Amino acid sequence: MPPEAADFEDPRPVSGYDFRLLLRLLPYARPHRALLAGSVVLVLGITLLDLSLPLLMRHAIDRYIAPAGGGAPAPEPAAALQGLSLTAAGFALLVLLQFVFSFAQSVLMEATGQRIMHDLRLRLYAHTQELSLDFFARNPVGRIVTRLTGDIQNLYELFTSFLSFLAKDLILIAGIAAVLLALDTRLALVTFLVLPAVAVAAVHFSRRAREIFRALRIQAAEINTRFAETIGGIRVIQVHRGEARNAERFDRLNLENYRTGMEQIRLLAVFLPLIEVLALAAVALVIGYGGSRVHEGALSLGALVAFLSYIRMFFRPLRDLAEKYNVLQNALASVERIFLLFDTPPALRAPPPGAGPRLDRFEVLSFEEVGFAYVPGEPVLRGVSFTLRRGGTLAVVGPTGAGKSSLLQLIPRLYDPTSGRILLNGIDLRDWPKAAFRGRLALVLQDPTLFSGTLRENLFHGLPPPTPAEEARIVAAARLERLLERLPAGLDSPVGEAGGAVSAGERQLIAIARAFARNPEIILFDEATSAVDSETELAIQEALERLLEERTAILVAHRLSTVRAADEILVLHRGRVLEVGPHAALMAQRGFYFHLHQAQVQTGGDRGP
Ligand code: DGT
Ligand code: MG
Repeated sequence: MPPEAADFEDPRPVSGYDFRLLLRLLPYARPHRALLAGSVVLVLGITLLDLSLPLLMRHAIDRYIAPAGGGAPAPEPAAALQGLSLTAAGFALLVLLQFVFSFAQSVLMEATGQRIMHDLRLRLYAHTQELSLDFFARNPVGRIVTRLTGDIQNLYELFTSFLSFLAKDLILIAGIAAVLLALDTRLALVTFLVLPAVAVAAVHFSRRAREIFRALRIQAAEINTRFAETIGGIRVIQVHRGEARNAERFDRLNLENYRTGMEQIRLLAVFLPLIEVLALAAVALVIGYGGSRVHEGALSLGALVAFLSYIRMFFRPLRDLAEKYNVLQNALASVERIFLLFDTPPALRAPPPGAGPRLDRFEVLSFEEVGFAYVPGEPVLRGVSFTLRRGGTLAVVGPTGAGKSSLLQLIPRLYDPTSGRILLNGIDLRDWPKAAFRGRLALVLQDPTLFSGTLRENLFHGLPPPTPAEEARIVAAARLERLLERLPAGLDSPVGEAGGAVSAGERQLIAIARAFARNPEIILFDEATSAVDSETELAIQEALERLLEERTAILVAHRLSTVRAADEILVLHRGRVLEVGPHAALMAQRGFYFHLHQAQVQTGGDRGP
């Protein structure tokens, strides 16, 4: 297991502790308790029917088929025939009832399971959206997706197949034991002699099965992760001809998984016949000892036959339980991981909506000695301080890897500083309710992501539907006309998964339009480093200028023209502020900025530091 996988993949085997986890599911079952209660009643009914069938058999044998001499006189043949038909009809009726009950019970149980799964998935999705970016950095996508889909499915199976079986089977086993003891205590006790062997086999089986299932689970998660990472990086893999080596690594993983799977099969292949043998041993005891009891006259023939069929019924659940053991193991592990996700606190400590100060008007944003590290001990920003007032523009420049994008991401609190403070109107960002400031800013990322869906959905994501006039205004302001001409269905064109159908430059334009649509007070703009054609470049430039009008902005900029126009320029180098001031002042200092600027001008490009 790779080290980072330890984060979320439970290394511990399922233990007694995990059964307590099931209790945490109770709140999710509570809204459906009426359905559950119905299920339980039906289970009791089914068990009673199960238990009554062999008794009916005993009745038929002892009364009509082979009446024992001692007590009641043998009935007339005609009466016997009538009695037998009645008993057979009764038998058929019970079987029919059992069918109806079982049908109703499984429908009820499935419905309950579906509803619980539905609720749980919704809550988990909502929770996942709130988690910090750290969490997503630590946990590969494949694993999170497994959680949201696979684990919840396992839980559903736990519910519909395991728990309902368990309830049914435990009640049935207890019922059978009681009936056997009542029928003939001595024979029952003798038959129970096989039980210690059954217990030993079951304990051994569950120990081995626990190990195997745990290995299988971890391997499945790794296979999923590998798949997700391969698909995510498919371009790089294909270009670098990494297929063969990847396939080889995958093959090894797959082979391991196959071997563990075979072990599981071998284990079941031993255990199931073993249970069968023990069941037959019990049958032999009943025939041997029970037969002699019949001879003694201590037991009727009917009771002996009933005994035999109870023994069959007694062992069936054991086999079922063994077969369902993997469902249980999977589900318990899933429950644990689901709650691990639920227990991961949402990213931001912030006052709940409604509480905290009210933001009437954005006045000033300031960084006070802000330090930040993605990985503890590897600071990306150190002692960064600056102040930005309403209406001002701050350009952040610096070589690649200086920490420009990282700085920008601290403002909407995608991450929190590891030291120092960021103040909004003099109050720590952490003391503002999230909505107070997030609603007022727009972030244009360096590499904007488009969601699968139409262009319109992408622009107005999370906003109320726009009016046609608004749409037209935003399209014009963000210079999207040229892209729209190219797209056959205009704003209704799908832009494809990850925005495959649009170029990098067009993606930037869409991201700018997205910012426009929000009409934010503060713009955080991370200029793309990818080169675009000069026409698109011009469009981006114009769109950006319009977006910046009357607004406060922090721009991570490369174009000299943009940088020059900013009120203040922050020169960042290896996470530290090297110089800060307006263009003219920095040029006069003849420091780092001056040299960056000179290098740009000399290479003739307008694309700056
Ligand atoms: P650019 O966009 O190439 O001009 O560079 P900057 O200035 O935007 O650099 P930035 O803030 O993306 O990266 C600063 C350092 O932080 C760099 O050493 C890479 C590292 N870094 C960036 N993003 C992450 C992240 O998500 N996780 C970790 N562990 N490190 C990151
Ligand atoms: Mg960057």
